[in-house]
Amino acid sequence: MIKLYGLRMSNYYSLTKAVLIEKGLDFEEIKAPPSQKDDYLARSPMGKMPSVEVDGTFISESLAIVRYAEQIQPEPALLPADPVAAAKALELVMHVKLDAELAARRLLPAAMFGATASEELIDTTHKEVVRGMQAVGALMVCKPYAAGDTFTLADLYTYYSMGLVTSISEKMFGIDALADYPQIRDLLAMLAERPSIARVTEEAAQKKPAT
Ligand SMILES: N[C@@H](CCC(=O)N[C@@H](CS)C(=O)NCC(=O)O)C(=O)O
Repeated sequence: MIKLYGLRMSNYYSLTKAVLIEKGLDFEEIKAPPSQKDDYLARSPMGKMPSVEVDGTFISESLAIVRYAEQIQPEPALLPADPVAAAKALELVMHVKLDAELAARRLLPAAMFGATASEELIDTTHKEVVRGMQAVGALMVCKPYAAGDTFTLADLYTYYSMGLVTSISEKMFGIDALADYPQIRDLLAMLAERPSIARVTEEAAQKKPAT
């Protein structure tokens, strides 16, 4: 049985949980807030969530965990069989993850936890997020899914990244990051109904068990 460590409030924890559900894999959730303590770092060397434990081996980084899940349970596939289509889906994943989410995440402490951020950091991040969203918008297919006609990892990374991008953009830059991308907004609404995602959302809202 796979042990999934982290908190249900985390977008990458939620994404990983949705993948395990999509794959029909058995897993156990273990509450583990991010930490720099040695035992945590043994599971996740940057002290981040999520991580999983498989037969005594720890794996961090959502994409590595997802790749593991895809290999042990190929169906339903979360990447297209066609090599070019699979590469395009992963290309979109990386731009969502690195150029939109990770860029915006720099201002998470200021947006959500009352930390201060310099005008320079806010300005640079604003430009990076806008640029990252242009890259995401350029690759986004939305016919009807993020990377084409099948549900893929690109849908999951889009779903679990755009909330952070839009809330930070609204709070810190006063902009709607999806204003120029109505097709992404429609995609998010469709994905919210998907059973795996709906279950993750519902369980994250529950108070018990407190993860
Ligand atoms: N690249 C990592 C990102 C994981 C990540 O950013 N996790 C956040 C929560 S969503 C975290 O643990 N933050 C706490 C910290 O940075 O100390 C992945 O894909 O798993």
